[in-house]
Amino acid sequence: DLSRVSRALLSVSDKTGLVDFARALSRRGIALVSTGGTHRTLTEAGLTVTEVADLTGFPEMMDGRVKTLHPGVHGGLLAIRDNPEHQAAMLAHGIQAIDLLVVNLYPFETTLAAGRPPEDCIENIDIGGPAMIRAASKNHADVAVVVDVADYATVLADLDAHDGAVALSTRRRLAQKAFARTASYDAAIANWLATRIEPEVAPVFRALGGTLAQGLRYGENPHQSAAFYRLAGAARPGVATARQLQGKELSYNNLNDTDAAYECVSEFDPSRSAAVVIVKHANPCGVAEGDTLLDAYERALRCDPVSAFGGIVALNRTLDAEAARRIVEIFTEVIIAPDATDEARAIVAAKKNLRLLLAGGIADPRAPGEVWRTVAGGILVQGRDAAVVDDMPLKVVTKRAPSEAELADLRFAFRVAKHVKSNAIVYAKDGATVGIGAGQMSRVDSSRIAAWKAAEAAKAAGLPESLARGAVVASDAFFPFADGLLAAAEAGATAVIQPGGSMRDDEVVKAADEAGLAMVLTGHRHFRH
Ligand code: 93A
Repeated sequence: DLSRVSRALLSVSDKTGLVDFARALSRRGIALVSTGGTHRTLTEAGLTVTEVADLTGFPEMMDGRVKTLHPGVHGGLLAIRDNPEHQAAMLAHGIQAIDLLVVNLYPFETTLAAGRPPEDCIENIDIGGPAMIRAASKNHADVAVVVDVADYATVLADLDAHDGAVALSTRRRLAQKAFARTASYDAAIANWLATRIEPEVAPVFRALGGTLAQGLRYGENPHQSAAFYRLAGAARPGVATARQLQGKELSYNNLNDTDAAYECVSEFDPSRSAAVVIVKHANPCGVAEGDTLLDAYERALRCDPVSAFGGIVALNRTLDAEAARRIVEIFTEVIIAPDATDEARAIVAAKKNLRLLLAGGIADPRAPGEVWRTVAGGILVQGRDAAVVDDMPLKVVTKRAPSEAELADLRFAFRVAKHVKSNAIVYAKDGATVGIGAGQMSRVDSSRIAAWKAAEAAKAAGLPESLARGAVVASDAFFPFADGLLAAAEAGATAVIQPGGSMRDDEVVKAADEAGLAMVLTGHRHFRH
């Protein structure tokens, strides 16, 4: 069972150790054959190598999809050496025996892990490689197969120990390893494809005229399947209309957060001001208006620079170079804007993983629409919250009326509060949030958190006084008790905006008057759960 290795076929994507190994084979009198890239590497290193095209009589074609899939290769791997009919077939068709196969596969797993788009993953599914590996492994009675760079040394040692042959025990071990490799390779592909199958909800969305926009690797958690559907006639500029210019594939959470960010920034009319929203976990952690996007971004960031790390940045105007330059300084998952200048695109392009989405326009905050949410066994449907604070007649209920500057900030804060999970408390000053309390079960807890965040933001900025001092505060729903309002007064707020309508409104107004606060009621609530 010990016949000398006289010809080796090398076809490897990972070229680590390749040249040294091939040179060692060549020195032992073994003829080398290889595919395009491998051939190039070896000839550049000064080795004499036959191209696989010379064996097949065909050039590599279709972007390399077809290079070794030919009897000239597979006959050489599969022929049983002491079978006269096989020998005759080789002779008749000019097929040369291949005694050693060295293959490592297209890097499907690492391409997937790098979050590259589906087309790249598909292109990295190796067909010819596994076919050769399986052929050689099946015929391990005559052929040795190496699928792991770590085995190069083993094979050389074996060749030296057995006068230029590889022992059967080694060939058997290598064949077992080779089949294990193609099995795990195929399993990785099958697992990935499983994540791209439309989940069970698909028929519902299809019935509604929805189309699959994107299969998602998983949902909110890795064990949940997920997909993104675009609804027919959904022309609202946002995540479903956006064009992704670059970066990894968006995840379920990315899409959800990007939607939250873009819906919030769409509250700000781009003809009136530049606005920036930074979102983390579907809540804004910084919102600001400014003369320029850069100015707005700086001030949005100041509100909570810690949470902004790894956040989503939404802008209401065409992304320009100066804003882009500043945004890319901080680790950001997604940028979404109506458009971007060429210069801004080039700046973002330097950050390969950062996704840039261009929504093609800004959504109308007043537009009607529907919002759905599933409950166990059903779907809840409601009209979207199209109420805009500018349209609400504000009622001053305190002795002191807000100043013009306070009024502008009150409107700003209430506009933002609409997009913060309830209970929402938002401190704002000079068209920027300075403290946000979100998602607490008790309003007074949200008030305390917002005030604490404002104090933290001041610390981060090296300022002696909490950013809540002299700011205004918005509450998405009425204060059921005076405690939440008193927490705001204590933190240094000077004016309050809230819907009103509590049984204890009188108590709350009295507390505001005693603290010298100005308070306005909107008559509209902005719950968001
Ligand atoms: O696209 S393929 O599936 N078609 C083939 O016929 C084929 N033959 C070898 N990929 C194929 N290969 C793979 O090419 C090998 O498994 C190896 O990973 C890679 C080496 O290509 P190159 O030598 O051009 O760098």
